[in-house]
Amino acid sequence: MPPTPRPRLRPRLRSRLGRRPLSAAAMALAASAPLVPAAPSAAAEAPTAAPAATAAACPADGFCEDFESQTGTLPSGRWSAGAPNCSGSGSASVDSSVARSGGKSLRIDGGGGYCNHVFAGTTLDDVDTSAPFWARFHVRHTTALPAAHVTFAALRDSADNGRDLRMGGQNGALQWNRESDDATLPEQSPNGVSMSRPLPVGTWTCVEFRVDGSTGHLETWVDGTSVQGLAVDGTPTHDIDGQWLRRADWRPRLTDLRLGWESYGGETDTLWFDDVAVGGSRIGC
Ligand SMILES: [Ca+2]
Repeated sequence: MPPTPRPRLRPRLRSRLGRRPLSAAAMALAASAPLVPAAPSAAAEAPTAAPAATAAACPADGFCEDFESQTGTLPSGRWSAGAPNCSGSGSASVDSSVARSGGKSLRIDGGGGYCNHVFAGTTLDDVDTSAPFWARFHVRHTTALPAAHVTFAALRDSADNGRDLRMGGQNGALQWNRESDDATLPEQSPNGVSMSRPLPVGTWTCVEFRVDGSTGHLETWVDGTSVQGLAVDGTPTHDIDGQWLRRADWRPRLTDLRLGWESYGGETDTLWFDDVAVGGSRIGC
């Protein structure tokens, strides 16, 4: 596919500068970054409509990760790969052929079945998760979200016996799931599912979420737009957070962020993550 026209880069950088200063290094990285990496296969073909990639915004009260400083194929530094329960053919690696920014991203080859789960995770030790915090990542994948339940991001909740808050999909749309009681957000009624949205394949998608551990509220944005079905606002709404709020005392204290794949049916997917950022205020895409 033809590369995204370069002239889009500078107007976007200017508009970003208007909201938030970029360091000279970030500007230089953004200006020099290839907009679309070489596609190693049809399954990983480069996007045609992706925005010009800029260096990851890096919150002063959190962290950011563009995977550019990773030197090997195994995630290192603040990231480690693992499968805490059991493992199979699923793998997490640093991919030097597909990237949203720069030349590298985190690649997850997710196999079918629970024991193919795999994650690359980092602690959130440098983020105050007792206060509201925001996370942002860009993700692309090859296979539409299935009908069966899958997870591609998980956060350990130390206030919920160490069980996970999970982000993934079910019934073809994005979904949050609470491991401890299997509550879903939205509820998996047709009307509930319709208030979420699919995760597009073959293109980078910006996913943001905000968790407020003091209230148990949760909000989610996809490509900058808040998703009605992926929000907990404290007032039970049928088809959305009614089931979630049956546990009215859920006050998560999240201690890590893991990106990967957990398939409770037999579904497989290949996913890439890039430009991860977590901090105490909204980071944006
Ligand atoms: Ca990158």
